[in-house]
Amino acid sequence: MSDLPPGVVHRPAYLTPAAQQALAEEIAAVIASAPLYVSAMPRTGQPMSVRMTNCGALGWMSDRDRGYRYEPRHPVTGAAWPPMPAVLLAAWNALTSYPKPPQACLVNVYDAEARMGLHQDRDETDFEAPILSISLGADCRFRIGGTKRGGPTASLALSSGDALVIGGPARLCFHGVDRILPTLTPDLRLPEGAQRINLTLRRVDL
Ligand code: MD3
Ligand code: FE
Repeated sequence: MSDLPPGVVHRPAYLTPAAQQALAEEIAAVIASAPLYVSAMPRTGQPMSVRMTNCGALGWMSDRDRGYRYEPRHPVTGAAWPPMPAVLLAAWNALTSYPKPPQACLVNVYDAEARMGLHQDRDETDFEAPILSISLGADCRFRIGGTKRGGPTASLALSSGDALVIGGPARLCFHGVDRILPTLTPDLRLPEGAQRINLTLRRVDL
C-alpha cells in the first residue's frame, strides 16, 4: 500500500518545525503579493477546490478557454510572480542535484474539503527534470499510480515538512490528493483559511 514507484523519493520531516514556520511565513508574503486564485478545468470550466498562486519566473494556471499552461504573470493582477524564496532553491539544490534551477513553484492551498483528482503533470516541455514537492500543515492522503490511468495505485500520508522528489520513470505517473486529514496543529501558523499547503517546484522548458 505504501510501495512507491521507482523514481519517487519520500523524505519525511525534511524541514524542521522552525524551518516549516519560516517557510510558511515566506509563503504568506508570496500570497500577499500574488493573491490566491481558483483555476477552472479546461472546456467544462468546473472550478478546482484547491486555491493556488505561484512564485518564480513562471506560474501554472488553467481556465475554461485556454486550459492548463504556464504564464509569467498573475491572471488577476497581471503582475510578474514574486521571486522564489531562497530556502526553496536551497531545497531543490540539496534534494535534486539537477543542474538547472526550478522555473516555477506552484503554491497549492487546501482547505479541509479540498482535493485533487488523479492526473499527470504534463504541461512542461522538460520531462527529464525532476519535480520537488514540499508539504506544510495538515497531513493528506496522497495517491500515486503508474503511467497509465486505471492501473494499481499506492497511497501514503504526506505530513508537514515532508519532501517528495519525483523523477525518472515516475515523472509521468498519475497522482492526486484523496483528502486532507484533520491534523493541523496550532504550533504551525499557516495563512488564513489554509489547512495544508503544497509547494511544487518544476522546470518548465528545456
Ligand atoms: C508524482 N500537487 O500540483 S505534490 C500538482 O499535494 C500536484 O498539491 C499535489 O499534484 C499536492 O500537480 C501533489 C507531489 C507530486 C507532484 C508531482 C508529481 C507528486 C507527483 C508528478 C508525478 C508523480
Ligand atoms: Fe500533479
